[in-house]
Amino acid sequence: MSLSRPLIVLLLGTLACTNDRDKDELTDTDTDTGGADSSDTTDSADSADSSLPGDSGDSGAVGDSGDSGSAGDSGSTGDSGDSGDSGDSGDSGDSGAVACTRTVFGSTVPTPLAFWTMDASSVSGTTLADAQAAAPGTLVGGPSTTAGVCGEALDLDGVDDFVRIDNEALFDFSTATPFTIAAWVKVPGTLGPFVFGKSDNAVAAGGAPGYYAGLRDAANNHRALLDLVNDPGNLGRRVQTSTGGYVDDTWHHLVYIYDGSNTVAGISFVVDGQSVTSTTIVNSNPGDILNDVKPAIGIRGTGASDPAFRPFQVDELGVWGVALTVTQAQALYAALGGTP
Ligand SMILES: [Ca+2]
Ligand SMILES: [Ca+2]
Ligand SMILES: [Ca+2]
Repeated sequence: MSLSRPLIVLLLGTLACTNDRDKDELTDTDTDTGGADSSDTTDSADSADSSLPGDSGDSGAVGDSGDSGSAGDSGSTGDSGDSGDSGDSGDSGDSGAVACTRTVFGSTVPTPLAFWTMDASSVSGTTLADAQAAAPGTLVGGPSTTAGVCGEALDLDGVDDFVRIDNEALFDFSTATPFTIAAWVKVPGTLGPFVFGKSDNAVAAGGAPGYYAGLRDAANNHRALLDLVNDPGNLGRRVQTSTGGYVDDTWHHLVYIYDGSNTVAGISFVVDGQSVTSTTIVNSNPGDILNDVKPAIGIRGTGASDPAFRPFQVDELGVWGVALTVTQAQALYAALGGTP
């Protein structure tokens, strides 16, 4: 499917940071024992960490080079009104375009805490605007925009790219707090990315309280995973979808839902507009998952020594402070170009 474009808002962000973290829950074969698991063989990118702030790839990566997709304009042969090119605005003429709208928010879908369209028009320098104007992101490592499902998506290179969200307090969800994370993702290769994470390993014993949503690796059938984690002692509510295959270089709409019940049954998934069954990996009370770590898009969290950079594209990422119902998740999917 492809594009059409709505509107957005702008804001700012700031600095960069590097990390401490070790293991890779997305590639663990199963329960991980809270220990080392330093065997993140895939993460050769770690050495690039020091280059996070000023990656030369930054420039130009983000500018909206401008509506080049509106090829249809030239059709107005001899039209004296050409100067206006009023047809541009919607770009709806793109072949196969699916209408994307965000007007569902506040009506059929609750209003998100933050929503990053990833459209080129939402990027200014290294700032990624939040359409809710509450939590702008900072592009780190030079991610670029590319064709997405709705307008543009953000393309993360798997080397050092991620988005840091400085307003961490907005995403301070406890085990008693319902929340939802939803995004379109398109993942090439074999590695499962962290889509949105707020965790680190600043706490001794190799882990920290927090949560993250992502996709697992090939050995785990590229299932979707939501983890409320408190690593010392391997405590957590860690649940994955029963079916997988979501790393296949095509767009999938992932909705990770937690109802605030502090149970594994309280974690659920809606993928591509369909409710899917889930499987429990770890079921122990994490107690406290609150932290002061800045969340990130594309890595497990900004406090991680092993951020687990993965190449993928992400579009229309929203975070809610409520648990979306299946019906609401389906409405979101449809509003963002999915085919019900
Ligand atoms: Ca980069
Ligand atoms: Ca977009
Ligand atoms: Ca906090």
